[in-house]
Amino acid sequence: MSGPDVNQERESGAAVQEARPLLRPPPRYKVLLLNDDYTPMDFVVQVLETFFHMSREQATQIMLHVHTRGVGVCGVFSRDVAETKVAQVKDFARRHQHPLMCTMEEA
Ligand code: TYC
Repeated sequence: MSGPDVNQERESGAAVQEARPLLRPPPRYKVLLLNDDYTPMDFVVQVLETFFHMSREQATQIMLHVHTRGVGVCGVFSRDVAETKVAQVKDFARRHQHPLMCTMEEA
């Protein structure tokens, strides 16, 4: 029981620990792939396999979803991991001279 102890502490002038404010869980971020007219489909599949550890089948499904719908989710990560994935994908695409775009948004 904490009641009597707390009262004793208050009366005796001893320090009383304030309740901690409730902590929110850290925000999560979706990493998004955007469609364009120029990046080859097999390059997008390679990106999804390499940076998001997808199987060939899963990567092909996501690539086709992005191709037909315009945007698709590659995964949901902490802010640091999402930022790293976006930078890796953009850098890889630029090095291969493809306009592939990758962004992130809070989940
Ligand atoms: N639309 C591209 C093509 O027809 C393929 C593509 C798919 C590009 C997904 C980007 O995120 C993308 N070659």
